[in-house]
Amino acid sequence: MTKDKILIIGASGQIGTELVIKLRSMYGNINVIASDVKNASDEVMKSGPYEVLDVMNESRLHEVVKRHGITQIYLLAALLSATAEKNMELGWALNMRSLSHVLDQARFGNVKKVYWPSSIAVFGSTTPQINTSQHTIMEPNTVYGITKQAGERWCEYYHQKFNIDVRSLRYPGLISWKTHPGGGTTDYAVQIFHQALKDGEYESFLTEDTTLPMMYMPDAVRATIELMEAPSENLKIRSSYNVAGISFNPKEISEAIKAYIPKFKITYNTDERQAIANTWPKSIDDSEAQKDWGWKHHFDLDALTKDMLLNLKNKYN
Ligand code: AKB
Repeated sequence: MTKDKILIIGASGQIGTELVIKLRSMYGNINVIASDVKNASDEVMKSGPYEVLDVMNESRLHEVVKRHGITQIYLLAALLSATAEKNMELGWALNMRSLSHVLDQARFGNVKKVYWPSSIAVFGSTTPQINTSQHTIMEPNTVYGITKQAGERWCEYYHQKFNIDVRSLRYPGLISWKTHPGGGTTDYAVQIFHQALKDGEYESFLTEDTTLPMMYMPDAVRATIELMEAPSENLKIRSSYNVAGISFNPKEISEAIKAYIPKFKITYNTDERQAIANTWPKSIDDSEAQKDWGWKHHFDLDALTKDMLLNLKNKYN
């Protein structure tokens, strides 16, 4: 049996940093090739192969895929919601072209499986916001959301027309301590922990009652791997699966932090990210993911708060 060779594109990012390490522990260090336009964490750089790769450069992508005999690609490079609003052209170009380059490695080459992340940003202001279902109105109001919706349609199209085994999750906001998120609307839920430990206070750019769906990174990594390991015939959705973790707002997370740091203070001063958050769901119905591949989140707000504070304290010390 030939061994899978996995390429992670975007290995220095919030998800890539943790997914590379997990996949190396499962598939063997030399079988998981990390890549990005910039160096990844020391842990990633030292534990296995690394390629400098700009996914916009299709011939370089093809060369890396061929040289390593890649059979699976995880495409994690993207411009997130807040950054894409500031640079529409780059947001559209990077998020769409990277996907088409990767899907074509599967269509015309030896890549057998592709993972591509979608987001709760595929939904928009006309979507019902409570317990948002898998199949509902999707009229995204952001550049990022439009790229995610278009990407979902491409994934399903490549699966139906070319039988490409492409799999995807609609991530909620992701909370992690190893790497900062970059340029998203849900970033406050990571920044708040750093500020709580450093300054004992945080100024939120979202109002106290802006509830959004969120997930702790260990759950997100597990969801990604469980989806990728699931038997292909079980997966009925080839656009992207809803996955739920927990939902909370800035006030609720600040209360959870106060249970460990009683003097912690939160203030509010909204910016342009509020308008983005207002168009997104407050909670997600992930019954299709539960039914098709057994998804269930583990971390609730208190468990993630405790774990974040513990790990960040160690990091700062
Ligand atoms: C963002 O805030 O842009 C991302 C996302 C929800 O996809 N974290």
